[in-house]
Amino acid sequence: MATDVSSRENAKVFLGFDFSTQQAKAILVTNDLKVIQEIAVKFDTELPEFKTDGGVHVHDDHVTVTAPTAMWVKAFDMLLEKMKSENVPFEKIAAVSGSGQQHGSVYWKIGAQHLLNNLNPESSMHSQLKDVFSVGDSPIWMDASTTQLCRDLEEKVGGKQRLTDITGSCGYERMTGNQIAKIYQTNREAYLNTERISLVSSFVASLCVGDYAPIDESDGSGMNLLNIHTREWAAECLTACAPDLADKLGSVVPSKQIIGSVSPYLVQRYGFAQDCQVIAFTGDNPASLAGLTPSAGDVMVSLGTSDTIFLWLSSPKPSTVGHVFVNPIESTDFMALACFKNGSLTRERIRNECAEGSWDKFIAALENTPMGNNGNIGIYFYVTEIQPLVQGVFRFNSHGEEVTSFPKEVEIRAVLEGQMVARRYYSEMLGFNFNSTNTRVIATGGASTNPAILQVIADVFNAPVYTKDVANSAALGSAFRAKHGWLGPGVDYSEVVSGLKQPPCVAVPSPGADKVYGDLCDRYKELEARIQNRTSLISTD
Ligand code: XUL
Repeated sequence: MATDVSSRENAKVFLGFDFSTQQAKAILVTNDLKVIQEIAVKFDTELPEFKTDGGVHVHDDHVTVTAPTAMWVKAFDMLLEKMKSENVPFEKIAAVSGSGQQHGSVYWKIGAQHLLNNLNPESSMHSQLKDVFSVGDSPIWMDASTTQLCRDLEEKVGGKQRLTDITGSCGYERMTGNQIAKIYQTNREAYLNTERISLVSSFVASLCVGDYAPIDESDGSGMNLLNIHTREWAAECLTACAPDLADKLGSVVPSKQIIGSVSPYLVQRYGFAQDCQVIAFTGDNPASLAGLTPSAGDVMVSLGTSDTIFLWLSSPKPSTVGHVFVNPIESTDFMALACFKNGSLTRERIRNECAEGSWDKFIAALENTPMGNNGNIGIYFYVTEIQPLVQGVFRFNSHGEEVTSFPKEVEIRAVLEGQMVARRYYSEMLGFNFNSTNTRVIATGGASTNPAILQVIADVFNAPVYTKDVANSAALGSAFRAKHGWLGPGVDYSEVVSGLKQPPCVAVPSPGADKVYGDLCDRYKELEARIQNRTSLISTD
């Protein structure tokens, strides 16, 4: 009998969705978290009738960016139809979770809930839900049209730092509260006709449960509306954005909470089990964090066109740079996120200029220069950086004097050290402690296979570096979270993912790195402040 029970358990599978900017994706994993199926719907090519470019519409003013809400509903239908034709064993799915591009919002018309509760399994969701949105074009994270509203919100709650202290971020154009304020101010009728506002994540969750799904704490932290400490809506932020917002947003729940079972629609139309559980959906960045299967205190560095750092924090220091969200795995903890625009393209440019386009020559040059680069520091912002908001290239010698050029070998080390010292500086500013003996760095993304870069990271961060190449980390993290939520309270995420292959350790800090980079970090801080404070920037680009 015991074998029967355990084989029944083992037959269970878990489903993770991800609705990102350009596509909708589903990943199915076994009970031991092996990927068995991956299915995607690409918005531009598979739903051409919506005429999106990269999944979005950029409006004539160039700053308003939206996506057609109905496209996402149709993509959900298509994804399920594809899953059916690829023989996904719907009946074995024990739990579902998912993620969505962060900050985007969906506006359900008065009366929509009734329709959502009573979907007819004989026809598509898209045909039944086509008239249920009070705003047909969902504002998304690429929108930059709400600058004045951000400043207004900061002022109304007592300043930039105060908004940051409450919500984990200062006013950002893409954050949902400011987008809602814009709709209230420019499209009052639609706002008044709105029964519920969902995030992209909770919207897709709503399609799964056939009812309004609550917003989870982690994605909710990307709205400039949630108090990340009490994990409740911040009344003063709500009032500052639009009236009656608490009612329209509904409740907010921990990210691992079971929010219900799949809808009768999904049971009848696709054969999901009636007791298939739905775990709160979250944002794509929090879900990606889960997909990297970190432990408390890890720092994740994603090395791509732009570099992003994700930090697992227990005691965050919300700062006007970067963002602090409630942690999607451990809701009493936090995660911080900071993005740096000058990533791989900057490194490649220096490789091309100083190492004839060859990584081998780049690595050889690096080996010829000592840690700390004899006191030379370079700051390379070919495109305007996010923090600090500065453009230009700045080189300083060991006396802190600005110089116009470096020898090639020095330039090569300077670009890597300058970038990684900046990543460390901003991580510390957000509350990360690099002196903890447990700190692990998980490197991911295109450049995480480059040993030279990894060694510099290990030295600058004074921590061992592990690499993890996770394709579709948001959908995968969602499938893992589905299992975590399904196992119920008291089960640690580390237990859920313990059977997965451990990432290899690829670099450890060199002796003496701690002192060299501790000092360099202090100098970087000063030099960055210097270039930021200068009224006329001398760019040696
Ligand atoms: C994060 C952000 C983007 C979107 C992309 O703050 O705006 O990473 O989540 O999907």
